[in-house]
Amino acid sequence: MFQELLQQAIKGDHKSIARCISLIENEVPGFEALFSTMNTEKSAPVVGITGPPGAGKSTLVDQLIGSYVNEGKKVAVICIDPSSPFNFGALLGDRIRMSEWYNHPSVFIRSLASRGSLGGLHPMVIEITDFIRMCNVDVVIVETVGVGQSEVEIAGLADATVLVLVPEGGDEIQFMKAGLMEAASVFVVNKSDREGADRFTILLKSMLHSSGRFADDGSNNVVNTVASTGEGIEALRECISNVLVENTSIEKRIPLLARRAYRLIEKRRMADINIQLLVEELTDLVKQQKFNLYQFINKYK
Ligand SMILES: Nc1nc2c(ncn2[C@@H]2O[C@H](COP(=O)(O)OP(=O)(O)O)[C@@H](O)[C@H]2O)c(=O)[nH]1
Ligand SMILES: [Mg+2]
Repeated sequence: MFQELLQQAIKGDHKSIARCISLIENEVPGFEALFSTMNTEKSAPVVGITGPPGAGKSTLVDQLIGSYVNEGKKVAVICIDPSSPFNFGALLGDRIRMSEWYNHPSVFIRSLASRGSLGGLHPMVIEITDFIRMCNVDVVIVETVGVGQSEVEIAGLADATVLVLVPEGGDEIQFMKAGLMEAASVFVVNKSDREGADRFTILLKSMLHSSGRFADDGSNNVVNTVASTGEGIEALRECISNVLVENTSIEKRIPLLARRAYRLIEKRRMADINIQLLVEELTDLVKQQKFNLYQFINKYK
């Protein structure tokens, strides 16, 4: 039964794709095994879009979808919202931002809540992304709110990671974590219609230059956009394409694959361990006089 559904999804049938994602999301027994039979090498590139809330990520994604669709390309979008009080609002906002595309035959959009790891990505996001990229699409876009480690996580997931910044973040940028700098390969200064955009762009370029992150000075990897009007979208497309081409080299791909493999192995190894279970086990043990935490964890070797 899965096999037939899978075949329809791989041909690009949106309903079947949605059903398959639900099966993966809910970790339905038997479905995971199908991954081993799939050709994960023959698949569409994944573009990650990350950055602080309100930076204009969804507005940019909306424009990017338009740009791809105009070229006759098929696009899949995954929006990941952090489990937070803002979750619902963010979801609604994204729906409004991308409303034009929800029923378009060339566009598949799916929102995922980020349950599980605090502020991190959805626990099945690697599998879901790997799945969608095989479903007869030309590109997969993953939008995540950059909170804590999720930018770094997305770097292992995407073939090109775009960090969206806004001029207002002038002070923040000076404290930009090294991990974040490493994680992204395209830096967008969105809301370039706002005051301070030029100064911010100069600051960003000089930071990238002195970080030594790129073989050149990195200025080719900085793009100014006004997502709300579409300004700079073609430049962004070009920058993303260049990075995607660079990242198809073996040297660039292996570290990305290693990160994905690491996350998948980690999840598999930790599958039977969770805090609630540990609390239950500890409840009885701690009452004993001679409780030793290190003895306790020995059984998890
Ligand atoms: N002035 C200006 N506003 C923008 C621009 N891009 C997005 N916005 C607005 O910024 C707000 C947040 O955008 P949204 O795409 O939802 O941000 P996200 O949280 O990063 O996905 C919305 O009200 C957008 O209309 C821009 O380039 N210039
Ligand atoms: Mg958004």
